[in-house]
Amino acid sequence: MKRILGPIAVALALAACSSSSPSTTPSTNTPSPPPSSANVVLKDFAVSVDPTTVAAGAVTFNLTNTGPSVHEFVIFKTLLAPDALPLAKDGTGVSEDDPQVEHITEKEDIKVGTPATLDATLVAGKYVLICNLPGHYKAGMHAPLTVA
Ligand SMILES: [Cu+2]
Repeated sequence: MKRILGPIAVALALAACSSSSPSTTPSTNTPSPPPSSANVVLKDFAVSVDPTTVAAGAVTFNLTNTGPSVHEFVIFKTLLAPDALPLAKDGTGVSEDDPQVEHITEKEDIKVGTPATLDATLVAGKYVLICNLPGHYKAGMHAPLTVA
């Protein structure tokens, strides 16, 4: 058996090598780098972000609140699902001190019709964007963001 496995492994390795060697990499697949800014829309009660992937480094969030309520914008780095963040003891929002989430930065008091911006320096990973005003997170104000 062992005398057979050796040659087979070599043959497989050679096959894998030769099948990947036809150079398809140059121009057929040119992924443009992710952007360094994203547009975020906050409303009662949802958060949307476009695009959903941005480049690691300095990121600018352009924030628009379409209301009717005042909202805020909070960035957490976390591996948890957007709707599964740990809640504060009083249940009104996400526990920003919980070790399962890393509070990166936030912009408070974003008024309807008054665009705001938030600059953040983000390392690659998974993030969740929320509004943490009482009740707003549980009402649906959360969205995932990937930093690549
Ligand atoms: Cu809100």
